[in-house]
Amino acid sequence: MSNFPHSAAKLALAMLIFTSTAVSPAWAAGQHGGGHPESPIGQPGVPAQASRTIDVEMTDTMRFHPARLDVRKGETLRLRVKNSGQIKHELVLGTQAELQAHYEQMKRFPGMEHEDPSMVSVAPGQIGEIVWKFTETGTVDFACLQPGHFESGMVGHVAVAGGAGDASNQSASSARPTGAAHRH
Ligand SMILES: [Cu+2]
Repeated sequence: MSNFPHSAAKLALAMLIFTSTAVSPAWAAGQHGGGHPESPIGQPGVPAQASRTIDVEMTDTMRFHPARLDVRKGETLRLRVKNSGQIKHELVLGTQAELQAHYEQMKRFPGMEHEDPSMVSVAPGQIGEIVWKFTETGTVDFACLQPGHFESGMVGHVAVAGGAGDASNQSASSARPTGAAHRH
C-alpha cells in the first residue's frame, strides 16, 4: 500500500497535537490560590451597599416573575425570592455554561443540597434572599435547577448595563469584604 507513509505521518501529527494540548500551562498560571476566583457574573454583595430590593416570585408553572431584571454595572441588588408554589424552587445565578453543568450534577444527585451566595433554595410559601453585586456588563443568567424545572423554562436573566454605575464601582471595590469588621 503506497499510502502507508502518508497515514504514519498523519498519526505522528495527531500525536503531536494531542501531546501539546494535554500540557496546558494556562491552567497552572491562572490559579490564584484561595479566595473567590473572579467571575463574569459578579460577586457576593455587601448587604449595606444594596441600592435596591427586587421581589422575584417563583411559581409551580415553572416561571420567575419577573424573568428579566435590569441593573447597572457595579450595582448591588437585594433579591427577595418568594416561592408561591407547593414545591421547592430555587434561584441560581450563573453563566449559561455554569448553570448547565450544575444542572447535570443535580440530575445525577437529585437529593443534593447545595449552598452558595449566588443561589437560594426556597421551600413552598417561604422567602429567601440573595445579595449580589453585578460587576461586568452583559447578561447574567439565572435558573431553577430542580430536576425538570430548568427544561420547563424556569429561567431568567439580568441585563447589566454599563454607564453611570462605573464611577461608584471604583470606590466600592476597595471596600472591605463582609466579615472583616467583625474581627475581635
Ligand atoms: Cu423550580
